[in-house]
Parts: sequence; C-alpha cells; structure tokens
Amino acid sequence: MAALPSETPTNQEDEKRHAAATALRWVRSGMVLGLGSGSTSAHFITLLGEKVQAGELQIQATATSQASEALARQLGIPLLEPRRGLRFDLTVDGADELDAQLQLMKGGGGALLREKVLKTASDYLLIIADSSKYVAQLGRFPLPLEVVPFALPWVLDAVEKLGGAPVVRPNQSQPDGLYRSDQGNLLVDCHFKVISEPEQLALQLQAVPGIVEHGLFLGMAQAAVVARGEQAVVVRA
Ligand code: ABF
Repeated sequence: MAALPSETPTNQEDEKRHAAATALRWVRSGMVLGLGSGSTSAHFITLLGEKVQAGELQIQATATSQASEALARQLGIPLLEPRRGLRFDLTVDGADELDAQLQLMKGGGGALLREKVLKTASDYLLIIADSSKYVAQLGRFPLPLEVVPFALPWVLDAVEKLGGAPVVRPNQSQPDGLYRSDQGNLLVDCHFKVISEPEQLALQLQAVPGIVEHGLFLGMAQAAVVARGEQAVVVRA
C-alpha cells in the first residue's frame, strides 16, 4: 500500500475538493470527458464548469448519472448524448473504496451501471478520492448491485450463498420505499466485510441472472488522486 502523508486529522470535504482540483491537470481542450457521480465528482464538475465558462477549456462530456448531468448542464458544460462509436479520452470519477492495486468498490451513490458503461468506453479512468477511501482490502463498504426487480428474491438467495448479507436499499421518497436507479432497477448492498478474492467474486456475481451490474471495478483505473490534508498522492496501477 503506497504510504500516505502524515496522520494529521483532515477535513474530508476539503480533501474531496483538493483531489478534484488536482484532477483538472489531466484535462486538455478538445477532450471528450466522462463525468463521474458522487460528491467528489461534483466538485470536479463544478471546477471544470468554471474553466469552461471562463473560456479556458473547450471540452464535451457525458455524465454517469442524471444528477451529474443536471449539474453539468447548469454549469454550461457541453453535453453529448450516448451514440454509436462515442469514446471518452478521460473519465474522472469517485469511489467508495480503492486499494493499492486500484481495485475499486463503486456504486454507493447508485450510479454504478452508467459508471461502468462509460469507463468501458474510456481510454483513461482517473479516480478522485479523499483519504478515507484508500483501504488495504476491499469489503468494509457494502458491495452495491443493480438488480432487475423481478429477479430480486433469487438474487438475495445467491448473494447469501456467496457469503454477503444483502440489504435492499431503501428510499422513503419512493411509493414502495425502495431506491430506484436511473434505469428504474433496485439496488442491493451486500455486506461481505472482507473481499479477499475480488476477481472471483465478480465472476460469481456476473453469473447470477438479474444482477445488471456490480460495484467491483477491477483493472479499470489507470490512476487515482488520493488527497490527504493538503497533499494529493497519485496512485498508479
Ligand atoms: C461514485 O462516487 C460512486 O461510484 C461512489 O459511490 C461515489 C463516491 O461518492 P463520494 O465521492 O461522494 O464519496 O463514483
């Protein structure tokens, strides 16, 4: 695990902002960008919007969630609709956990499907995170799954057999009290506590019908900016 700077107490929001600001160094005019989701990505989108509005950057982008899309639109970032052949020079996104090998746990914000779709269409994925996300081993954060509603009972059985305690994500604002993704599917958070074989677990989850996507992003990120206090450490795969 790459050493992070000193153990002084840090402010998580300042770190998110710092990581986001550092990520702007990767952006060049003319790029087509994938815009991530979550609060760290929101800082990045906001800072990017300022550069676009100031005429300092000419870019186009697609967002990984309706929330990020609304923010980007509000900031005047030119948006591209999904289309055949669309590729991204760079996608900047957050994570719930990342380890020294840049294995990622993502989806705590519910955007894992579009995040993985855009990552797969990207030449480069840069993760931005505060120091609390940097872990020795994935798993303390519950692994999110996007699940087709019809398949839910059997998915819950399968997750339990794999050793994860599944919890269907609630949302009090929904009529049935359950969270819905941008695609209208359910989210299931799986408490594995420790995921010692992420590659194997990913393959096992991919074999379960009805799981649309899981939050393990393995071998996908080229670099991460992890902010600790005023310092930003670049972790490379
Ligand atoms: C998103 O960023 C998700 O994959 C992940 O859940 C979230 C992390 O949220 P935050 O940046 O608010 O900690 O990409």
